[in-house]
Amino acid sequence: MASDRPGALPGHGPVDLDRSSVAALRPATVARLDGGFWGGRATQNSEVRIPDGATRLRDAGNVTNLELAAARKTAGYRGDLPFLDSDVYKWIEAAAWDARHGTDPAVERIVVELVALLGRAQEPDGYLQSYFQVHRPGERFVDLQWGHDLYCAGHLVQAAIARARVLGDRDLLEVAERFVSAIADELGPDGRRVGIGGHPEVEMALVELYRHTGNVSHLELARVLIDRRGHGLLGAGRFGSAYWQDDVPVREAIEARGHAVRQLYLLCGVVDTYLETGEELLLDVAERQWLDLVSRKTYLTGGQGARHTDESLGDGFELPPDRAYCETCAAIGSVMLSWRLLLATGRARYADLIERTLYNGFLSGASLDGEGYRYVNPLQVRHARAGVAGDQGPFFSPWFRCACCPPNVMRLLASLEHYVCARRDDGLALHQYMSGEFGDESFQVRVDTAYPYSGEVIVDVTRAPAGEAALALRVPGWAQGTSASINGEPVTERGEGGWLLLRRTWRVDDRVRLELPMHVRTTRADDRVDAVRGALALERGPLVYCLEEADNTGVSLDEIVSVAATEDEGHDPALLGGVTTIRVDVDVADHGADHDWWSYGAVGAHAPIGRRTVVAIPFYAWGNRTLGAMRVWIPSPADPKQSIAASRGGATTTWPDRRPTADGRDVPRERPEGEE
Ligand code: FUB
Ligand code: ZN
Repeated sequence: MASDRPGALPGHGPVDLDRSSVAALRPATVARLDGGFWGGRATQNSEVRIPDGATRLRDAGNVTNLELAAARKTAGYRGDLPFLDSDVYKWIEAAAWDARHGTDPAVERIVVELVALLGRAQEPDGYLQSYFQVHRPGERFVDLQWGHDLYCAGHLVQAAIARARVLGDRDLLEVAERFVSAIADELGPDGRRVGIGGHPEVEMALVELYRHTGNVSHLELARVLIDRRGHGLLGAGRFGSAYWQDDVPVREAIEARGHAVRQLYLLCGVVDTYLETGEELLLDVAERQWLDLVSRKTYLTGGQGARHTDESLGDGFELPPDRAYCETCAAIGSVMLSWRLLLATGRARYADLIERTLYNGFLSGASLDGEGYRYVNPLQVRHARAGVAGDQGPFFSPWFRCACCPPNVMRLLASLEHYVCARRDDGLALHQYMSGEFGDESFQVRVDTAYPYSGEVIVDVTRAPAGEAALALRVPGWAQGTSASINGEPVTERGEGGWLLLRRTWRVDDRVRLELPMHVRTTRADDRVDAVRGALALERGPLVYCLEEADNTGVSLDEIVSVAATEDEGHDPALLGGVTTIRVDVDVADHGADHDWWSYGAVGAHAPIGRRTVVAIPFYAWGNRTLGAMRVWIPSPADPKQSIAASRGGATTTWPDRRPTADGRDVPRERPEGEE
């Protein structure tokens, strides 16, 4: 198949585990998305999002702030947030990963100017944060709760590593290392003070800096910051010390809590530290907290964060669809965390969550035209609420006052190819199904697929290792009934622990064909999720579906009372960039004028009900036409096993289909009696 992206040189992405002695998997060093669902989005990221980001950063004042710092001015700071520099760093990081496929001269010119500007803005002792240099001089490292000094440093380090890995550029790395050394002087093991930052992020960046440079003091600084967290150093602040995970020592914390992005970024640093030190307790707490997240605090879309007030995860099973926060950055943090856990353990469940989050809770944060972003990603919107724009509204905006999400989307899309395939000691593990080329210097495969709409994945061996090697293919938790063949011969191996492990002497042009069953699934939430009890959702492959007003004018989505039947409607290449729709027969109440008076009535009384047909589209695609209502969860109090499966032969599933056992193995969920 012809490729639409120029080739990339082999090299490391955001995580390099070559030094780790405990990693179960290591990211592929050959990784290139091209064609297919994600290749198109990577190209759009390159051609639309990243160039547009440069303009937005200038218009929003982020660049001006750095210019003011470089001129040693102490007035005129644009915006009111202390972490505006971090948006610049995330954008530089995105541009660097994207440059694996060839630099865009216009973008590279802006980056080079920014790198020079950062060098000029940096204080002689290495400190660099325009907010404290321009707006609150004399207060650096003072407001560790909200100041984001360490958070900004973390993003600077990650941007610098990306440029060094892709372009061999050392200039930004030197700026970053100088800032890190200012942090070490202040807060390091032998620093002037004992403190931590209110927003974790620098920890994972420091571990990566150690991986990149071999300088063990960076790893030591990361470990010290982790050791200190959980002892109340930050105080209670506005939301209590759990908000910044400073209430329980990291090694004792088994509950995921507080601000969602802070929690997720912290755990990334914890797993990274495990991967380099081998301290098993760190992995253990990270896995326990991940389980707490997934079993009680994650939306069907993979979104995390139920509360608006403090952007926090909320209590277990507190998962309201309409008030869901589900910040796009939290989805990104979740993907980053699950990736690290996958690499640390090799457990397929982490790849399952990466997939769920990428296709749903993450992608809903990025508009189809490449020009808009969502900050919050609710699962239900009742009406257009055209007045609610910006970061708290459910509709796309080109940028926000607090624009953490847009450049975060850009950097994940630009580095996504690294999240597809991993190296095992004895071969490769393909854990996401995206078209492109993946592997290492001895074993490479070319993947072609129309996933997530088709379940057929073709894997062609393009470089074969000498002797026997393993090719592990992930079987998603929802994909019961998966089959595979090699060169047309059905494989006899059975999937185990979420992987189909094919061990052979491979030859170039060997072809593996994987068939994942794609049919409409109806899904219920745990009964304890009160907000959606008695409702069901539709899924197909890795996609969560929703009803959107734009496809269903004339039906009030609020008035649906039950689902009668579902049917896969096939693929419509002209709709929303190409989507498979689901036809849903529903019963709809006609409340007439009842809602003028009182929302409650006697048991048994109900409005007249009529049968209607509505159309469901993938959740990631909603909100790209006229603004209107949307819902993922559809009221349907009847038992779905009878009302859906019996009528059209669909299957019912819940998630996770794969349950981890006490000894850490993944086992398939047992089917409830009567389920087909
Ligand atoms: O504090 C920096 C970023 O801004 C957080 O990660 C987001 O939640 C937003 O509050
Ligand atoms: Zn964000």
